[in-house]
Amino acid sequence: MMTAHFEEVLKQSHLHPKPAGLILEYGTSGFRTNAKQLDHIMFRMGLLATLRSKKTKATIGVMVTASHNPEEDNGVKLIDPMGEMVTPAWEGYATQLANSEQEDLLTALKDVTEKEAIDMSQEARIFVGKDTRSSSASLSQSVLDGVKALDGQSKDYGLVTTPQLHYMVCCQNTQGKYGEATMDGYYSKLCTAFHQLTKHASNRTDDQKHLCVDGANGIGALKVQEMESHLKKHLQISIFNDGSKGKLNFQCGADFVKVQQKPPAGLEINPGGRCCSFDGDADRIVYYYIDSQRCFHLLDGDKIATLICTYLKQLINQAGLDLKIAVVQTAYANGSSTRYLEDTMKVTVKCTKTGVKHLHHAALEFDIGVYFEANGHGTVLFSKAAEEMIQKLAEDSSIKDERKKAAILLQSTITVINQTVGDAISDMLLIEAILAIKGMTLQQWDAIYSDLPNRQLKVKVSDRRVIDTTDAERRAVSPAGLQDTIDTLVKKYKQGRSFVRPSGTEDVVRVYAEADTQENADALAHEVSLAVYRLAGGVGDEPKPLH
Ligand code: NG1
Ligand code: ZN
Repeated sequence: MMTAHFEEVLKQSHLHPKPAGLILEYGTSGFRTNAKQLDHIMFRMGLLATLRSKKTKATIGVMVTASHNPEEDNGVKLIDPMGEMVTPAWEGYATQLANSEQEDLLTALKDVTEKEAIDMSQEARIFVGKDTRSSSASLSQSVLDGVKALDGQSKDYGLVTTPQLHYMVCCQNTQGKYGEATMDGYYSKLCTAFHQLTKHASNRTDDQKHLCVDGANGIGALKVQEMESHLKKHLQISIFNDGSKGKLNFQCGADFVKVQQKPPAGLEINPGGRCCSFDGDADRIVYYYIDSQRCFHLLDGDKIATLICTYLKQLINQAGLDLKIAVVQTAYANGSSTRYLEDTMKVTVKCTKTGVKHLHHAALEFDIGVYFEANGHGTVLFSKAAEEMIQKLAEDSSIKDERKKAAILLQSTITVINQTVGDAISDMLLIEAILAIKGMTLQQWDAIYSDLPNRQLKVKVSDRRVIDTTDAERRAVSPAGLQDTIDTLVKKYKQGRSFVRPSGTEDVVRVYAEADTQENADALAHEVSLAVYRLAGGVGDEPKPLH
């Protein structure tokens, strides 16, 4: 089956050679490493996306970004027809293709086409997007080269946020039912819904309309600026870290704010003012404020999930709809959030492994599945049946008042949400709308429950795969003795909880700990880090205490 296509691939692949011996894995968020090592990966992902498109007979997306990671890094992720992540089997093909030495590439490609019985004469269509990293332009060109080498059609969306590209793919494959696959289509869908929602908020003052956004010096800043004309002053955004001078994700952005538990550099923060940070590709968002004592308060993914869940539950009740709402979290969710959701709100909480594909998948099981990682990546999924019930009720002329209003609000809520993936812009509009409708301040939102003090650390080890976990990554089964040590340490601290897992995106082991006080959370995190260092082959200096 050495067709003309494959000859072209062979020719082109020499322009994107693989450094011999380099091994990379398609991890939780695709390939991610220093940009210098990625050219061949991009070309090959262009090839693989084309095969995936032929197989699914649908448009496939390829996004070039390394999200919250440093500017020097880059990465690539494939997007399946409905805007979701590719299936595990294709993640496996991605790894195989990426690691084939130059002379084995055609065999690896042939292997995929045979295993998947791909009809090579089938047309293929690929949407490509990129973030603002300096390496992204040439890397996304390599993706386009890969698509062309297999005779696929491509559409280059250029600079877009990751969730915008997911949206485009979904729009294209639903023949416009999800929205129009253009930037204008995206902004008008979301902003129209936002206006519909905020119409129901009485007497919003200019203060309440004002929001400070930290764009992480990345694509999100550009896109918020682009959206401004659509918002028509219903939301007044001051953008900081817009990329005009600062470095991407450096001392700013959602990951920095969440992990460091402090405001980003480059943002003027006034007591009580609403602030939020996006990450480098705008699929994560966290909120925060400083109080009159200039004390910092973070509203992370768990607080966001709780706010959205409270709002939706109330509307469902008002609308008199019998719909089951659940929240999906990971082990990183603050223990207080889980307790509040289960004990006070009486909603089902499900814990999955880290990585949005796991959360997304679990959320699909419910009528309404709210999923958020503590780091601020998340969205809400409505089942088709739930959407239809809401739609029917909103259009039912026989119902009135409260019920009618709730149904209409629910309908606009569905529209403002990007259901394909976590989306900082869409989440921001949803949160702003909820706060406006409820007439709620960040302080009031923050007071729903109090976070347990917590700490996240990283430990370098020679091979992080020696750590194997179970129970949604909450327990380590190897190396021997590690979990027992963690259990003993946890018992020493009031409200202690800790777990370790190998990162899927960085060459480190992550340690998470929470306890009754910040000192205790820090001490527990440190002690567990030491245990990882000693029992799992730590490299470099031994972890030092935080205080
Ligand atoms: P890893 O590096 O596997 O911990 C991080 C985040 C994930 C997810 C991915 C993808 C934490 C603790 N981990 O994964 O939740 O967002 O990046 O970007 O926040
Ligand atoms: Zn991201």
